[in-house]
Amino acid sequence: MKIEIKKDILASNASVAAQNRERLRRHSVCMVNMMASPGAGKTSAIVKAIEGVAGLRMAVIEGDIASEIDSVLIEAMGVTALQINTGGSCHLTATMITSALNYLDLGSLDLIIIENVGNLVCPAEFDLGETARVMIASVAEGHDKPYKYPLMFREVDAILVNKVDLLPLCDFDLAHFHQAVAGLNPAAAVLELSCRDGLGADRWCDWLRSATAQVAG
Ligand SMILES: Nc1nc2c(ncn2[C@@H]2O[C@H](COP(=O)(O)OP(=O)(O)O)[C@@H](O)[C@H]2O)c(=O)[nH]1
Ligand SMILES: [Mg+2]
Repeated sequence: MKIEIKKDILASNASVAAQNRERLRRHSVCMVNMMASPGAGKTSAIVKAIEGVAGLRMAVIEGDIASEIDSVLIEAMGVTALQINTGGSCHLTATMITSALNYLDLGSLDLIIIENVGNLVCPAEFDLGETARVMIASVAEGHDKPYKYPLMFREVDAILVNKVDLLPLCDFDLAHFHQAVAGLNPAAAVLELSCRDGLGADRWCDWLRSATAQVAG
């Protein structure tokens, strides 16, 4: 007899995710799940968001296999940051997010940004109850990634193409990348960004403001 373990895990995760989503809806809080490979610029993009969306009451949930490096950095900016160490697991689950939400006063927040564990595979399969999903693809990773990780590129509402300051140093064909993304997910917003020099940070912050405003109604 074949046991459907993966199906069961995903079904039970989806049910907890639905509870998280309902809880956030009751408090009109937008929650954005940020996914990317390690080093693509998730923390850097969150830093740009904190600098650029003054006025929104924000908290951050940091997912990492180990360490508190990212949450310490965010806390130093004066923003509440909850660190989840998965201890080896390559993605966050809806239950982990429920635990984090228990530590937050949702009535005093407009926006929660989740930094998922650095991985282009598993996070795309685990609904956390988020309002919106964002992935970051950095130009240093190569323009072929949409073909290699199609689920991640299909499942998101926005794609940040980060580290465009490195374009002169990388064999990254932007037109090729845009074409691949358009074939997989024509509805996604694709925003070019350099967290290093700030190029595109205003559009990223506008996107976050608009996602938050939609939830606030
Ligand atoms: N050149 C360049 N480096 C960047 C940019 N964004 C992030 N980095 C660097 O890339 C490395 C990983 O960034 P980080 O935000 O920690 O990535 P994360 O692992 O996805 O959270 C750090 O050394 C950052 O300074 C960028 O736009 N341009
Ligand atoms: Mg990080």
